[in-house]
Amino acid sequence: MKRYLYTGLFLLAAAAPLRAEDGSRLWLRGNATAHARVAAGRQSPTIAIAVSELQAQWQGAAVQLSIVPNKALGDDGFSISGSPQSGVTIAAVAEQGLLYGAYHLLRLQETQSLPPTLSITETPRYALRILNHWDNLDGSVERGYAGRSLWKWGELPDTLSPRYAAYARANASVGVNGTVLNNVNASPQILSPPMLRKVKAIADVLRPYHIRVYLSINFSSPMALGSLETADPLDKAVQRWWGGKVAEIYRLIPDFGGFLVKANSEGLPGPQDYGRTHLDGANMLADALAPHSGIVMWRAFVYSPNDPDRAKQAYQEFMPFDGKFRPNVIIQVKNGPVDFQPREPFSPLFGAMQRTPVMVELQITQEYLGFSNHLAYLGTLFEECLQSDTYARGAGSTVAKATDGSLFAHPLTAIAGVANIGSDVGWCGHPFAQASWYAFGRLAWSHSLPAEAIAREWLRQTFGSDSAFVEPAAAMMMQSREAVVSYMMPLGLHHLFAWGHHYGPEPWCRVPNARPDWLPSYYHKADSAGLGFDRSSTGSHATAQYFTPLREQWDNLETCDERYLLWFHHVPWGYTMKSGRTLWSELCHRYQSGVDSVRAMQQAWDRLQPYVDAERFALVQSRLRTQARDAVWWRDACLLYFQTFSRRPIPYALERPVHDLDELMKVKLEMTHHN
Ligand code: BDP
Repeated sequence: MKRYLYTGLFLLAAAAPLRAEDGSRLWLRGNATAHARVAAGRQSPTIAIAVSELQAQWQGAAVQLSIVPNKALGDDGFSISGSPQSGVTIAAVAEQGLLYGAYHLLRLQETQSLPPTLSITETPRYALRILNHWDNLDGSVERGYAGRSLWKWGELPDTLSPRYAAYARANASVGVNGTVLNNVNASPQILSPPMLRKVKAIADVLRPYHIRVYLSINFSSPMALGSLETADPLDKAVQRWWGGKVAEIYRLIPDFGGFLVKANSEGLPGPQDYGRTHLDGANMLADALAPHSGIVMWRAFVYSPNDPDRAKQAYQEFMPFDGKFRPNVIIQVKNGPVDFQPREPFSPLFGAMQRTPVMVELQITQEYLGFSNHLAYLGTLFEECLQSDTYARGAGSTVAKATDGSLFAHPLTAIAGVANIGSDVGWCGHPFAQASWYAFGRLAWSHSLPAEAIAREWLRQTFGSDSAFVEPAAAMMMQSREAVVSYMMPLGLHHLFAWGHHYGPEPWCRVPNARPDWLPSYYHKADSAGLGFDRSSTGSHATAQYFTPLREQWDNLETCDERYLLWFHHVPWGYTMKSGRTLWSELCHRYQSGVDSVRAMQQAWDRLQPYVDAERFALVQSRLRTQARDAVWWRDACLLYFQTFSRRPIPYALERPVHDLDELMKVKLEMTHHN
């Protein structure tokens, strides 16, 4: 990554002597100067945390924490009443509600949005709000760009890094209540007795913050660990092995959450290896977990190399099983049908799978959005997915409602985010990447919060409340993900990434004997006629997996949302777009607008220097320079390459390329790929 490191000279001296900050305090920077009177009717480790947070930070008068039998609040909900002047009461059915209420009250204070009289009731939209760590047992993190794993397996269980509690606190402050500690590409070793003792040690630290631990499992564990000859889910010995293993886990961790499973995907073992199905595999594990109230999160991220359209496959494999899974199984579906691209339409399984609980998997780590080098606030991406209308039960059947138990009455509701957290002192590798973690938690609690409001909340707590800072910084965040879409893959293009590392552009990529669906040409299908993947009724007919009116709208070139145009259609170069430009010309304008947006972000950030401490200012400034160079690289690589098919000039009003295609085709980054 040397190529991207940049030590810049900062010409402007910092106007205000703001204390240098390394980002380690995240959005929890409250100054511990308060001495509030806090009373609680009951004692518990969780209530003790709520009390000490309020004592240290609440600037108002007294706070009373009360457990009340108000069933409407559910396990996690709370109400807040009273006034900062005369005293506040936080009431909840259970201790965790008091904890969430305490953090809510402090957030209102830190964002300067405390009303004179408080009358608040909050309950979360999803029961399980879970981070997925793709952390390996050797300390590396798959698709992690914030240093090594947070979990120090080598020194556990005896040594407990103070970061575990800090991590738990940050998550609890935004309502996250579960964590999958290890990579979905799971090593069987995670279930070995010594590893389970380490997992228990982490679970013990997280418990007072009401964060449950879950594990990713490898489907062949009975063979790797139990020396069975098979992992066939219908084999009695296999079932017994899992039953015993689950019981062993619960003896150590009585509130263990359950398993996350990636099976028969990208070379991992699964029930299909034995002629069985995803249904057989998921239900077998569900039966082992049910006596302990554990759940199975079974991933729908499956595709085979031979399918003519990878985007259709999860739907095809899972729909026949709808309604047949055990009640403690939930199907975990990535937001889009392919793979966490900068923009995808929502997966057609949302809304279609109605008799089985389904959960959204979002990717917080920026595997496909410039790693931790690029500023890309993903609150807008998450919002776009959750608010997409599936039309499953007519207009208004959003992805959020199709998964929160309101449209289809499933008691088991959940949402997951692939974490961007590592051992980096600032946790996420880029100061603004913290905002995507924060936004995930806030949306998991309340999926209709606007991404913009969340950005402002985060900025106020993370940097300061001056509106001369907050407003331009929020504007910058709000356009940031769209900028990435524009300079990488506008108009529904997808998967133009370089082989393996997914950082830079490689639309020309050819790898001998590679799976076709791991190559960009499978997705962009550029030829002399045009560009894009025909998934309409004249092509793979993926549009048929959606409900009316989307299936008709997206099927028709004239009515297809231009954001998804090249996702669903192979479009002639000369086709007239809504702007009146040809497809080729529009493509050129979009790439340029992405570059322009990054330049605008650089300008906006430089203007904000007086409001930001020197350390975080400089870090963001240097990252934006990298991003600006990368945006030009993306634009030139994609346009010059596609130009070899379109044979049209780049519109003369636009900036000229600054790289040569030949030179760009030689760029090879040295980055490791952990598949
Ligand atoms: C892909 C990643 C790969 C993951 C896989 C998954 O490139 O590292 O293992 O998704 O989600 O996006 O299983």
